[in-house]
Amino acid sequence: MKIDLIISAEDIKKAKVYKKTAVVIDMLRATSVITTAIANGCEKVIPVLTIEEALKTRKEYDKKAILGGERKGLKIEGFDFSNSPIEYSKEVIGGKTLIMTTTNGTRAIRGSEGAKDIIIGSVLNAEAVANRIIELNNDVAIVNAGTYGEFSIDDFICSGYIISCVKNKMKVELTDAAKTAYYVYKKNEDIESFVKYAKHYERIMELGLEEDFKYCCRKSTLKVVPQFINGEIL
Ligand code: 3SL
Ligand code: MG
Repeated sequence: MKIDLIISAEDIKKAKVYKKTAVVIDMLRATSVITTAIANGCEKVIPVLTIEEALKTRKEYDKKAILGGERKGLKIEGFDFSNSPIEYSKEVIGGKTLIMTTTNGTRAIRGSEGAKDIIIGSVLNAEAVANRIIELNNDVAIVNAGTYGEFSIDDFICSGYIISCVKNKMKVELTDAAKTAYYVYKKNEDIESFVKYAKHYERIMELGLEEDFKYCCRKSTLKVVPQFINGEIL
């Protein structure tokens, strides 16, 4: 099995994900939201690219669906929830459909279409994601959402953590990008401390989201591996 890494949603090329297992990561915060929502009984998440598409999807598809997401890290006007994973408790999301749009995360998920399987990764479910990668037994493209089209330390270190979980269980071939993520993680296994170097960390702190930040850095506390199939994450 070969593992490659794509550094941002902007850098996804169809040929790089084609026929592979794509693992999409936006640990701050979209894929942490999706993982939490599914773990808390959310029936499905529909990731969309624009606010208009989100409103239209709710109108045409499920009037009871919850609208969630962000622009510039803030809740979108008229939406039910923001992009804070701790908002998506069992009480609010259990049995519901979540229609979601975020700046980088949902773009990375949709951009990975063409992969054989698309799974959602975060620090929260890293061990479970590693097990699923091994089960699927295909080459892997770890797709970092990145921040505004650029490389982001948070997603990179999360990728290194997932790679490390896979490497603990089987022999894998890593591209240079994947190898770098792995070694950066091995030298910095305290993810919470290392992510503080990320530019996006500054934004998260500016918004007073320290609790979100700490939550998103919790290692392998959730067992679910959300999968994106035909426009829906189940
Ligand atoms: O871009 C995204 O998808 C978000 O996760 C960014 S934020 O953490 O909500 O600002
Ligand atoms: Mg992010």
